[in-house]
Amino acid sequence: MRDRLSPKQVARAIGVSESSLKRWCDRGLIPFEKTAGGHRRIVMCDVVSFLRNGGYKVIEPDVLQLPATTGQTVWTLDQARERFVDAVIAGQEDASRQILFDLYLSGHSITAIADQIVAAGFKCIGHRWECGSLEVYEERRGCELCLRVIHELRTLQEPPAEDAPLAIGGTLDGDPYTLAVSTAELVLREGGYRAMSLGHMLPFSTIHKAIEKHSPRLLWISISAIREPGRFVAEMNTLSTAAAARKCAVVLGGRALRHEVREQIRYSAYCDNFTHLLDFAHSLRG
Ligand code: B12
Repeated sequence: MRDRLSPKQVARAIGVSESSLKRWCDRGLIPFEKTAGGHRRIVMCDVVSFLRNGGYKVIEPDVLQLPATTGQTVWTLDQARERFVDAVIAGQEDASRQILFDLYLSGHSITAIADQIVAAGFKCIGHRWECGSLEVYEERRGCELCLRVIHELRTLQEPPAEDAPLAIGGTLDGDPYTLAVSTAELVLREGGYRAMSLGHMLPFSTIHKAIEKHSPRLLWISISAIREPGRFVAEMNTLSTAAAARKCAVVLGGRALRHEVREQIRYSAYCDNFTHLLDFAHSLRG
């Protein structure tokens, strides 16, 4: 994706005149920088914010180096979810990307996309696998392509401020589920955090080291599978105590965290979904 664009390029991409675009820049509707020669240049993430807030369609996505046909369809979340599930199952990466990008460019939040399209869509995919109407490879391929698209979606987000609070997260040893971790990263970036996923299958000891080294404000752990419940409880409590000593909030989520397990462990917040995560993250920032 381009880094900086001229008003002419942005105008062409959304089908308006260059003079309108320059006027919007001068009125402060679109932030811009000036080159040494005095030309206006617009940072790509400011173009994205402008599109999201103004409801503009993208007429020529290639000018913004967005995938072809991106930004031209306005979806309802229900329509988008149905189409997303079909595209993911069929291994159609371009179509899956287009749906998520379209939703984001038309102003839907990452959090809504995460809960209502990605999580809800994969729930449906899991159900179809359970019923035997889907091959294992179709589900796995879907996960792989969705992960790639989520990483691409990150490039459209405004980068967090340098002094934004740090959040780190991942899954624990024995937990191979990667989608929720990467999705939580985008949600926390949307909440104004410098969110950094450490990936999946992390031993407790390495998370301790990461907390000591980076002093994050928030640690998120996605728990979809627990290898040894007894050991999990003991290690989770040690980790939470260490995090609390460093004023780091521990946020947990995931299908394996049943009530009986939660009762035995310490944490700052348990969230059912990414909307709850965003709300907690906001409350932590005051
Ligand atoms: C993809 C997938 C896999 C993939 C994951 C690959 C990958 N790279 O991630 C792999 C291949 C590993 C896999 C394996 C298995 N899977 Co599986 N899998 C799924 C599937 C389809 C999607 C999970 C997913 O990533 N969803 C997307 C994320 C974004 O959503 P989510 O996890 O639902 O998260 C939500 C909340 O939990 C919460 N959340 C989650 N994490 C966090 C973290 C924080 C901080 C917060 C705030 C919130 C939060 O937010 C989301 C809500 O919006 C589910 C179906 C389903 N219903 O979820 C089955 C499912 C979980 N799997 C299932 C099964 C049976 C298995 C296997 C046993 C299959 C097998 N025989 O091998 C193995 C077990 C592996 C293990 N070690 O545990 C069953 C579990 C049934 C049960 N009773 O527990 C399910 C429900 C499918 C089904 N309908 O039967 N699976």
